[in-house]
Amino acid sequence: MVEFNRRERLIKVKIAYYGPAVGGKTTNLKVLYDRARGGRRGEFVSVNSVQDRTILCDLLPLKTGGFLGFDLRLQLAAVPGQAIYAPARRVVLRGSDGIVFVANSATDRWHENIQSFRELQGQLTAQGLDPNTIPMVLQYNKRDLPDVLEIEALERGLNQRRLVALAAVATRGEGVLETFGAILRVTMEDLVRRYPAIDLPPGQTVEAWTQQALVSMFGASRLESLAPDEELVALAEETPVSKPDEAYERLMVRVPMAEDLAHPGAATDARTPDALAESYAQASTELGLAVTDLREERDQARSRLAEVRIALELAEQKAAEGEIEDRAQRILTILMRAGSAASASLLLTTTDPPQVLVLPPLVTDPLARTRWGAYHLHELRGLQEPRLEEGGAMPELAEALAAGEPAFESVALLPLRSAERLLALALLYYRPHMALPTSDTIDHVGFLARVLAGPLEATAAREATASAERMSGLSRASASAMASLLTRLPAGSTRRATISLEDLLFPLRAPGVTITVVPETPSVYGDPSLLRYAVATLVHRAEVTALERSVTPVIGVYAGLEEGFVRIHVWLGEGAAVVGAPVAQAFSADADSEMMAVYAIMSLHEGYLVVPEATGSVHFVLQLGPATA
Ligand SMILES: Nc1nc2c(ncn2[C@@H]2O[C@H](COP(=O)(O)OP(=O)(O)OP(=O)(O)O)[C@@H](O)[C@H]2O)c(=O)[nH]1
Ligand SMILES: [Mg+2]
Repeated sequence: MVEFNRRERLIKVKIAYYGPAVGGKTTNLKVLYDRARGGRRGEFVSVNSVQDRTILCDLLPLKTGGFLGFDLRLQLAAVPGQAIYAPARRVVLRGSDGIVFVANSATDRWHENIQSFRELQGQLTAQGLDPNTIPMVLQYNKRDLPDVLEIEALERGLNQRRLVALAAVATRGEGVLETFGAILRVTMEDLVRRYPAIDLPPGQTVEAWTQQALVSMFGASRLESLAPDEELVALAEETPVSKPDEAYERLMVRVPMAEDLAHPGAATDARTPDALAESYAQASTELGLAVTDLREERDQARSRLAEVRIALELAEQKAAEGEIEDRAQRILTILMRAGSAASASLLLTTTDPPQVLVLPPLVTDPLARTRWGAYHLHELRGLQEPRLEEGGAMPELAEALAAGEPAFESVALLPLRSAERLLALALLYYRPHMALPTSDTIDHVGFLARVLAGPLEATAAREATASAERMSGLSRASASAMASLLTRLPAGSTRRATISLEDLLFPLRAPGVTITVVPETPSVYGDPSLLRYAVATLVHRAEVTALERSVTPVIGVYAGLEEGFVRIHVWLGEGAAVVGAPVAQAFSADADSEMMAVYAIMSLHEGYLVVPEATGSVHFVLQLGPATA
């Protein structure tokens, strides 16, 4: 019976492997376990006799992402085929959403196949399920044996319903994944039909979804070669883990006994051995499932610990070691992985106006580029606690996020705060139908964000000092005074040195300013601080223009050898919408003097300044001669 768990964002679907003893049910599950990707499979629990006959059940949990923000958890369970374990078969079959009937192709097993198939139909009916409609596929296994029944004979005997039937040699892995793919597909078709809550991404078919799910779980939709023979993990071999009381609570298994089910007043001898066996089987199966859940929690705790460790390492690195963008990118990468998001960006609120840094391959922030999104982010600047906003519950958000390429649907917002203020807001984006983080995960990434606020604070402080120095250097002499001074300087009276373009330009690096120097660009000869002042003036001019246009400045500085000259391009790129009110800032009265100063500096260096001709375009070019060796 399909199960929705909204808190853990899970849809649980159960698929039972049924069939006669020694038919190959356990082998099917073992092959699937061996071939599933590490992150997609849980622990394989198999309770066997010493002769390797299943005496209770085999359980294999598989996970795939999937529907409307929910993960899909598949619980594969194989029944014990031997006749005496009928009570355990009843238990394992209970609540199945789909069934694989594994038949033994050996000629001398014909009757066991028929008997098992009839028993299955009887049990389904007894459990209130219709054997003629429940999703089912047939597997004719052991096709490699010398004496096997013809497929047609098996079909006549077992396949009145004209179900999908697949030939298999499970020990070699042949037909195993195909069988699983077939049952997954028919089960999902049934669930999509019956439950409106289970829905595929728009435009996707169940068939396409199944292929994609198989690839995500196994890296392929069919298996190539023989399965390696690995040990199964038995329940008894597990090392005991110390569990908090809460875990004991979760492990409590309550099994209805025969007397609970019997009519009031019925004699207690209703406890037949069969009913007792069934109760024990059920208790054990539930314990098996509980162990699987506990293991999953343990694995998750381990990976969270590892993430905290990485975050702390970054927090302990000296601030001087990374530029702010570099740090922000590392912080974002950690948060994106921990939150299993598709993309991430960071809204830096330490700068005025706030800047948006995106993690490649994103080029702009999906929210900040829309009017509603920019305003929404502005509102969120007081956010104290991490929060998940789902497109499904917020139409404006859904609309803003669906507009971009790629389209997203939901966003997790994580404040990075120091003691006094919000330093940044990390934004984790989720695509439509991706599994969304649970509230536990949000708490965890929220905690990581708090740890990571430390390094951001330190870096931001350092950047602020550096840019303040830059600004005070500029304002010491007003631009007009500087321009008039420069125009009156005789040529050759300035300090001269050979300077590489890297040394000249890299000190101008700042958030939003990307500096590229083509390798092997020749050095120039001149006054380094005057030349740097000229470039900084052009960058500043581009910044002011961006603010006038209410976009976050995205400025490129590019230097390279062109037509025998060293050219430095400074231009304003496409910026994201600025968060907050547009800044109406006209060019300062000094603006033209600033440009005059740049002209003057260039003429002192026998160079040129090219200003944009088209109104609206911001692209300056400084041209200098290469230094002669
Ligand atoms: N030759 C051959 N042997 C197979 C094949 N599949 C499984 N076997 C073998 O058959 C034996 C029984 O396989 P299991 O997978 O344990 O069978 P089961 O259906 O789980 O049996 P029960 O647990 O008793 O119900 C094992 O020795 C397998 O190695 C096959 O395709 N060909
Ligand atoms: Mg078995």
